[in-house]
Amino acid sequence: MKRGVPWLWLAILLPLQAHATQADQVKASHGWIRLLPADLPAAGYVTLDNQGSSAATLVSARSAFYASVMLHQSATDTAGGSSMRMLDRLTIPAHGEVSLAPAGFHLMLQEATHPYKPGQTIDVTLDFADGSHLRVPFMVRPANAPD
Ligand SMILES: [Cu+2]
Repeated sequence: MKRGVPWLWLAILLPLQAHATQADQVKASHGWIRLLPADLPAAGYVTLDNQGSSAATLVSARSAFYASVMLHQSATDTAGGSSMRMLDRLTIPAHGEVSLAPAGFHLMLQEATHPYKPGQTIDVTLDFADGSHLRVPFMVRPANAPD
């Protein structure tokens, strides 16, 4: 009977490896939110490191603290003005890293549903194209926090 044991382990472990999700591949770090006064939208930043051998595509984000969380990209136009546009997806290449950072990609968090303050940490859930999701803690910082 002992000979059967390694085969049993293979049967359990192989399917798990074959079905690693995009969320499993991505490590999120340095999540933080710049909280603006009144009802202004807050911006969320995080570094996403894809340790897998296939691309991971972020398709949406959500939080219990906001009714609306969108994926945005800031850009500077030729006249020197800045604008934002909404993205419907953000791809993190295999073995690559994408940073959501001031003046670039960010999460735009609107319509706060619960009061909270700088110094707290709130969770944001990132949804990937394969249906997997990753819950990431974001440290809340005040409006004047350095980039
Ligand atoms: Cu924005």
